[in-house]
Amino acid sequence: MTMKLWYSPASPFVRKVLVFAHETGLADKIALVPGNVWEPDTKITKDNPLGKVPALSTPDGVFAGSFLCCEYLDTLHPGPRLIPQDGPERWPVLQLHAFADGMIEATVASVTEQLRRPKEYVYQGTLDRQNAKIMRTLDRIATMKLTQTSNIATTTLGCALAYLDFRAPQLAWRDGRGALSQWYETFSARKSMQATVPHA
Ligand SMILES: N[C@@H](CCC(=O)N[C@@H](CS)C(=O)NCC(=O)O)C(=O)O
Repeated sequence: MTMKLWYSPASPFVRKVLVFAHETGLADKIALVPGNVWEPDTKITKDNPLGKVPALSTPDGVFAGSFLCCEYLDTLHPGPRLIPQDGPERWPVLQLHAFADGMIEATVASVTEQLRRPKEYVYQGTLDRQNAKIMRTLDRIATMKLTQTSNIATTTLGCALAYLDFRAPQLAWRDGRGALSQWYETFSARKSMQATVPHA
């Protein structure tokens, strides 16, 4: 079975799905379809009316949004679920995922404000608000127990921190967060992360 992933090279949400696909051994079942979400008549809207990437076209339908793409992929491999369906790890994993995913969302909002609006309309208040969300969430994550186990939370966190390095290095997220920084050094060396390094 071949699936098609609407793809934009610098999107952290696309990378999240790709890392997940590598971790579950499904990467070679996915063909990447480049799409520019900023083109007014982008073809992505044929599959995803929201006009966003990622969207995964499969024999079972098109799935829009990174979490749903990962949920679907998680049903296709024989290994342990990366999105725990039950057991004590389910809620902590989903909570960490939500924080990491929310950091990506805040970073994307800030990048969009800076790169997609005429300079005179960039509102510093929006940038400050998004940065505050990111910094608070980093501080919260730094208090959480992190493992190198591959799951939806750790793969998303890896992508979130990589995206901060890529688009918001001025936030210096490592400062005062030695354990999180060490966690990332190890996690980002995984094949799945190395194979999906973003490009501008
Ligand atoms: N919640 C969605 C967010 C996806 C998203 O925001 N994608 C960005 C690229 S990183 C996009 O397509 N933006 C275009 C737009 O907002 O119109 C997910 O998890 O996939």
